[in-house]
Amino acid sequence: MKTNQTFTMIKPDAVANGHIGAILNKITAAGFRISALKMTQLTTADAEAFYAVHNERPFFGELVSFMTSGPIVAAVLEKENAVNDFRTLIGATNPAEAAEGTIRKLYATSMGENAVHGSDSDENAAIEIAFHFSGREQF
Ligand code: 3AN
Repeated sequence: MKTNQTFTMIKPDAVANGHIGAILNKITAAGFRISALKMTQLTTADAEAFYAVHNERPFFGELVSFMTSGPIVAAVLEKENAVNDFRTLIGATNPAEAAEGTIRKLYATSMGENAVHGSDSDENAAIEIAFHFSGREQF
C-alpha cells in the first residue's frame, strides 16, 4: 500500500510550551498540505490503544500518562512521500540525536516529551488517521 498521507500529533509538551503555530508553519513551509486538523485531549483508553504496539516496553506507563496530560493537536498531512519526508522533518526520537533544524531539535525536551508524533509507515498512517478522524473531518 502506498499513500501520500501521514498522521501527526503535536504532543502535550509542545502545546503547553506555545509551539503549535511555529510547528504548523514549519510543516506547511516544508510542502505538506494539512487535510485534517483538531485540538483534543486523549483519554487513557485512547492513548493505550494508540500506542498498543509499545505496551510491553518499560516506558509505556510514562508514555500514556504524558500523552494524556494535556491537549494535543492532531493532523493529517499530504505530500508525495509523506511518511518518510515527515520523519525527516521531525528528526530522531531522541532530540539530542535529532538533526539541526528538525522539529524535535527545535522544540523537544526529552526522549519521552519529544514534541511531535509522525507515522512510521503508510499502513500505520492509515490506521492512525482512521483512529482520530472521521471521513467528514478530512478535506
Ligand atoms: P517515534 O515517535 O520516533 O516513532 P517510537 O515509535 O520508538 O518513536 O516511540 C513512540 C514514542 O514513545 C516516542 N515518540 C516517545 O514519546 C516514546 N518513547 C520512545 N522511547 C522512549 C524512551 N526510551 N523513554 C521514554 N519514552 C520513549
